[in-house]
Amino acid sequence: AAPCAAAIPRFAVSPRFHASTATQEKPAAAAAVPGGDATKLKLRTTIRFKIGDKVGALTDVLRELRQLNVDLTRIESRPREAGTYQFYLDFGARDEAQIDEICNHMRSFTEDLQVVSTGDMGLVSMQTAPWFPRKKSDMDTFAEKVMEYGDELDADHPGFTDPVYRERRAEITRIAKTYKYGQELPRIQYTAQETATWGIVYKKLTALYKTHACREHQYVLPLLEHNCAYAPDNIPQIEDVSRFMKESTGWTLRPVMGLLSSRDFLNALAFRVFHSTQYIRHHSQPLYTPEPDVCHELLGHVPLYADPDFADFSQEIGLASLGASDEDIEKLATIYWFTVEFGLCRQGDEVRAYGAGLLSSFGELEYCLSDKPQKVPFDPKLAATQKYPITEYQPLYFVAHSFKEMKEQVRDYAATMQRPFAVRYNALTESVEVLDTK
Ligand code: HBI
Ligand code: NLE
Ligand code: FE
Repeated sequence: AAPCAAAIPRFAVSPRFHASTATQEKPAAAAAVPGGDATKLKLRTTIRFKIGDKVGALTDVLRELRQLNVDLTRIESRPREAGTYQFYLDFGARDEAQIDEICNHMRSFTEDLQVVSTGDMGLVSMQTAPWFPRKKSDMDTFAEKVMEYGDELDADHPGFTDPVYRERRAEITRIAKTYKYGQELPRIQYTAQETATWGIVYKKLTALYKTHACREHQYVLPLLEHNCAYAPDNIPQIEDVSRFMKESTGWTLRPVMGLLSSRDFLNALAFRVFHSTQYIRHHSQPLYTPEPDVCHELLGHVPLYADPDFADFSQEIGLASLGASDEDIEKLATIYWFTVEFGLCRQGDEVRAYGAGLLSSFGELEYCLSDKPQKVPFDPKLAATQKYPITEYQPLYFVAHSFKEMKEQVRDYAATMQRPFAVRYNALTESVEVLDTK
């Protein structure tokens, strides 16, 4: 392998990346607009508007912007309902008055124009932004940083007091600790007792899915039974499951020893990588555990990651988390909690569960659709700061309309977060590109 490694610069950084880091010290505005009065531009503004679909519609908008002398730094379009396009546009402005002037003028020939965010340009430079992984192998550094048994877990958790169980978990997590990107995922020989615990969970849950799980989950589970040996008497191996996910949506699994920090865990989602535990819950309490375990990952998370819209939605949270401030990480983690972990969604006349924490707990799955908990429509801004307990059933759930709409909502929310750069995932190189003139 040595000559090959020398010949192929596997970890070389692209020229674009060098260029982009070289400009990091300067405020983005200074380099952004050739010919414009760039040095005087202080406010970075993102606006959003719709225009009807007709030939030349965008040209008309651009001509007006030219007349107003607007320095554009980004323009992005997204098809919306039939015949309408939504545009996102970033520009630099001198002050609030100029932003108002531009928006007021543009309202006369666009629909539904809103200011998504304004902020100081170059206030936080790339250099002061927290570190984040740029390529998949960067995640090899996460393994050292797990918190053994989530810090906030109650000491009466059965796993704490059973030495045989603790030793078995230590054995399984030692294997995850040395895993490196690119290797085959470790296969675990599960004991009869572990398989029996899985069997109880599996049978109880599958009986409830017909009436309680969202249709995406119901669609994928039989495929997993057929392709990945999901069965009441067999705990599937994450290597087989990860291959299936890769073919469906490009997501893959990585083994993990236990809870990662929110930042590390969310950052991995940007690469379509999901960290999966391989140990199983304690046999004395099969129907609810506050921690992730192999039942939670394989029955709760995996089926949804085979759905294309959910797959996109989840990556959206991950991309927003790259280099985000600690406060924004906290908010994104909370949005993750109320969607990926404990989300409900409307399907026809019914409400169904799509959150993995619900789909892996017989107890909470039954409870969440009863009339005991409170249910409110999903709104990322509200969900971001909502308080929640982690070791008991949730008192409040957010109900989404569809994964597609959730994806847009979270994108819009992410656009309001202050970050002096944009990121884009390159699926061919499996790496993140940083665009520093947002
Ligand atoms: N770590 N391994 C692992 N699995 C999770 O589901 C997980 C995590 N760390 C944090 C976390 N979940 C969430 O509570 C959010 O903070 C993202
Ligand atoms: N409560 C879930 C279960 O029992 O499967 C696990 C939630 C992990 C966040
Ligand atoms: Fe989870």
